[in-house]
Formats: sequence, C-alpha cells, structure tokens
Amino acid sequence: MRILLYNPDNGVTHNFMPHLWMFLLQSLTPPGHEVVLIDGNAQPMDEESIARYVREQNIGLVGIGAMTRMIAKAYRMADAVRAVGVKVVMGGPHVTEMADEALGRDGGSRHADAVALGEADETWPRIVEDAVRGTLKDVYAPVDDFGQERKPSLQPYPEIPWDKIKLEQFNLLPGIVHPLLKRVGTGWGTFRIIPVESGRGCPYGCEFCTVTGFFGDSIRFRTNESVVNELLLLKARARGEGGQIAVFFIDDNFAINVKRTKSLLRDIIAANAQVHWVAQISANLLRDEELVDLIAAAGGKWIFIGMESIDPANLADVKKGFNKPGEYAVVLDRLARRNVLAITSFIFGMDNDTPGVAERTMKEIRTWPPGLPIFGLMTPLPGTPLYKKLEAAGRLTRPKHWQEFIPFAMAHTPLKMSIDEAHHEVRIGWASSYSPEAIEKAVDSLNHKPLGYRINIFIARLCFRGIYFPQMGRFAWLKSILDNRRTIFKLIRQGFGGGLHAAAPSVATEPVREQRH
Ligand code: B12
Ligand code: SF4
Repeated sequence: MRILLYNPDNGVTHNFMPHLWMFLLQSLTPPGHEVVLIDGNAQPMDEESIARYVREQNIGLVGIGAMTRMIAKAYRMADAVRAVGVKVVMGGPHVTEMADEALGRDGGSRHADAVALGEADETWPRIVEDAVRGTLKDVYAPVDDFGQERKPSLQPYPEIPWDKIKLEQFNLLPGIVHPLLKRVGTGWGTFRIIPVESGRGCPYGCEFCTVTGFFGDSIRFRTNESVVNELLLLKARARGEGGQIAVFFIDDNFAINVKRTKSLLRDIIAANAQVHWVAQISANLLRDEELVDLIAAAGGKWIFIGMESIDPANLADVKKGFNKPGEYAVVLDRLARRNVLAITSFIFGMDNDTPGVAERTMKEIRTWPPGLPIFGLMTPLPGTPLYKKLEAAGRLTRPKHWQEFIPFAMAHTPLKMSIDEAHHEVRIGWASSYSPEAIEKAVDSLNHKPLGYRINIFIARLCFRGIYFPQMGRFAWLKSILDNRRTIFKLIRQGFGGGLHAAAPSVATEPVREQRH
C-alpha cells in the first residue's frame, strides 16, 4: 500500500523545520509499504490538490497530524481525501484531546476514519495492518493487554535513515542562491534544521501546556549512543551534500535530568558528533555552570527558554513558580558569555497582566544581553488545566477557537485588561524588538563579539520577525532586507575589514571552527 503522511501548513509562516512525527512513523511502518511525506509548510496544497494527488498516486491510506492551530485546515484536507474514497487516520495533540470532534461524535461532521490517541509509536504498525485488511477501528489507544495506558519506551529507538531520506523540500536557502553558493564552495549549498528528540515527557505540569498531559510525567530517554549516532548521520549528510545541518532537540525540557543531559553532551563531544543545535531548557535548570559549559562545547547555539512573564504572581498562577524572574539576567549572561543565544518566550494576557505589561517587560529585556524575544498570548489549548479552569469560570469567549483560527487572538478575557489591550501589548512587544532600529541596536551592542555571532543574531532576528509580521514571499523578504540595509552594510564592511573567513555565520559543523566563536 502507498501511504501519504501529511502535515498541513499553518497559513501564516513557513515552518522552518519538518515535523518529526512523519519521519518517525515512516520508520515505524511495517515493511512492504511505501510512505510518502508532504509537509504543507514546504509544499503548499489545497483540498483539490490533495484529492488529485491521492487519486493519481494511488494512495491507499492518508495519515494527517496537526496541532490545534492547524486543525481546521487538517479537517478540510481530510474531508477532501475521504470524498475520493480514501481512508484517513488522524493523530497528534489536538485529536488526542478532541477525538469525538474528529470522528463526528460531537454533533459535527466526521473528518477521520480513525484517530490515534497519544503517542502512536506502537499503534501505528497496527493501524497500517488494519487498514490493509479493511478493518480500521475508530480509535487506537496506546494501552497494554490489560487496557492500561502504556507510554512507548524510547529504547530501542527507530533508526531514521537521514542519510537517504529526501529532504529537498526542507532546504531553507532560497533556490536562487543554490548554484552560487555551491560554486563558492563555502559548504552552504543547503541549510536544513532537523528535529531530533533525545527524550519525552515533562513533569512540571504548567497550567497552559499540553505536554505533561500528553507525554505524561514519566520521562523517557533514548540511549546516548542512539542520539549520537543520529547526529553523526546528519553530520555526514551535511558534509556529503556540501551543506549545513542544524538540529532542533525538540525535547520539551532538554535538561530535565541534568545528570543525564551532561552525560549525553559529553558523549556528543567525545564522538566528535557536534552539529549546531537549539534546545528548550527551563531557566531553573540553567543555574548549573558546568551544564552551560557542556552545552557550548557540544554545539549548542540557541536555547529556548519559556520565561512567560517577569511577574512572579503570574508565574505562580499558571503553576510555573519555579521560574524566578530575579535570576533571568544571570542565566542569560551565563549563556551569552559562551556565545549561546537565548530565545526568550513571553506570554501576555495572563491574569495579573495590566496595560503596559509589554513596555515593562521590554524595559527588563533591554538590561539583558541581546537575544531573540518572542511574544504570544495566553491560549487555552484543549485538554489543559487552563482550558478547564476558564471553561468552568465561563470565561471562554471562543470556546472552539480552533474552528476559526486567528493568529495572535485571545479566546478568553484576561482578568485585569481587555482582549484588545492584550492584543496591543503583543504588537508592542514584537514591534519594539524587531523594528530595523531595534535589530540594528542589538547587533551594534554585540560589537565585542565575533562577527559570526553578530550575523547569527541578525539573520535569526529577520527570520523571527516573520512569526508575527507577515513575511511570506519574496517581496516581503526583499522589503525586510531593504529596511535593514544599514545593519547589513555594517556587517559587510566589518566582514571585509576582518577578512572573509570571519564573516562566516556560526553554523559550522567542524568542532575546530566552533572553538573559534
Ligand atoms: C517542535 C515543536 C514546534 C516547532 C514546529 C513543529 C515542527 N516542525 O516540528 C515550532 C517551534 C515551530 C513550534 C511552534 C508552535 N508550537 Co509547538 N511544539 C513542538 C514540540 C516541542 C515538539 C513536536 C514534536 O516533534 N514532538 C515529538 C513527536 C514524536 O511527537 P508528536 O508530534 O506529538 O507525534 C506523536 C503523536 O502525537 C502521534 N502523531 C502525531 N501526528 C500524527 C499523525 C498520525 C496520522 C498518527 C497516526 C499519529 C500522529 O505520533 C507521534 C509519535 O508518537 C511540541 C511538544 C512535544 N513534545 O511534542 C510542541 C507543541 C506541538 N507545540 C505547541 C504549540 C502550542 C505551538 C505554537 C502554537 C506555540 C505558539 N504559541 O506560537 C507554535 C505554532 C506552530 C505553527 N506551526 O503554527 C503545542 C501544541 C498543543 C496543541 N494542542 O496544539 C505543543 C504540544 C507544546 C505545548 N507546550 O503544548 N512547535
Ligand atoms: S516546563 Fe515547559 S514543557 Fe514542561 S510543563 Fe512547563 S511549559 Fe510544558
């Protein structure tokens, strides 16, 4: 059977990275089937084109995965596939919480023939076999023989054949510059960000987050060896195609067990398996100097930190009191000293937020080493304690906000400000961090740092800008480049001043080069 795994686009930004679930399920598919992957963010498709594709390519089963944010599109695509008589299985965090919605048991129309609840590593082979036999069930739950929930162990972990998988759709460098870069021989013919997981689960249970409910509070890790081998495979691929590969460790809290993270990082260094990577780590775990040393030595370049708020009352309210705003500056300094950039994520519209929260937060941010701040709104995702709390209090203004997804729009009223005021605060956060002046200031303030580091933050800021300000298409990009020309000229001037090699952005794959930054 030919199986199509499809991830819908989010309609707002191009995702910079493919989704791991597709590669994982592809690797876990029983032999004898061909699995095709389409990520709508890289290869946009509408209802008509997916229906045509499925018919022309003789697809026998379509698997669709989506976050809440993309679910409306996922349902429309599923409907189009089912309309041509092909079965659809859906999985992922949204349908796990809202299986009745996907199966049309809540009074709405049916979108999926089957739903895979939770982690599907062990149920997927069964789903495929049932689909072949024509005995697809409505619901597949990850349970043992006694009906008890069973979380898949990550030991052993499937080998994803990164050396052979077609990744053309995920090259982040615009096609127009490929031939040029290849000719220059800079090792920049391609640039991809690849998702790798080293473990699953986070026990912290923050109120707005789906992770503890979905993956459970039992943390599971792959063996160091299996992670290291995957990195080596990716590194070899990058070298083989004369390109660059960076890795996104998608673990929700990469250092949740500090001892184990240190041992993994030491093994990465020992095996010379460093590639440049990004990982999510909560601020409290970055108190450990040795951990931060190892992060830098093992290729860590960007650390995503869910800071959420600078107000301890807000943090306590969402059960994230382990974040201590008083230590944010120290943590960020510690990373900056090792040339590791922090992606600091904030949520506005929390219950203790009042108008002016963006400016208060920005004032704090300006005292930190420049990084990549991002701003979102408190969003009640289905199945979270936050959703239940707001629902019980009758505070949801759009209880099924995913049916008509609007980017950066609240679905409930915060306690101390209006919805419009919260939207305004987010706009201020983005505008004051990503205006050409703000970008120039950030890059200028890093004049004492290696040029590669400054280019890194400049390019990252341009890309991150697109999370909020529409930046799809060539013209939007050209405009953005034009608006930031002053900073670009400055960097070019410094590049020529310091010799061309100093100008190489810091996504090198050789550890020798890494030492330099
Ligand atoms: C990496 C990541 C991203 C990446 C993008 C996704 C990518 N390219 O990988 C980035 C950083 C861009 C991102 C952004 C956002 N993310 Co995100 N992200 C993640 C993260 C950390 C890892 C995803 C992952 O690969 N997991 C590992 C794989 C193995 O798990 P999985 O995807 O769930 O797949 C398993 C099962 O769900 C199932 N499955 C999944 N799909 C399918 C399909 C079929 C057919 C079947 C059978 C099974 C199946 O099988 C898989 C194996 O067990 C998750 C948290 C997490 N740990 O999952 C959050 C998470 C998915 N993100 C989340 C959110 C909210 C967001 C944002 C909306 C945040 C924001 N406020 O802006 C944005 C929106 C992104 C967008 N595109 O519009 C939520 C989603 C909750 C929800 N109900 O939708 C999560 C769960 C985190 C959280 N804190 O709650 N994200
Ligand atoms: S620490 Fe992060 S992953 Fe863990 S529950 Fe809180 S928000 Fe979710």
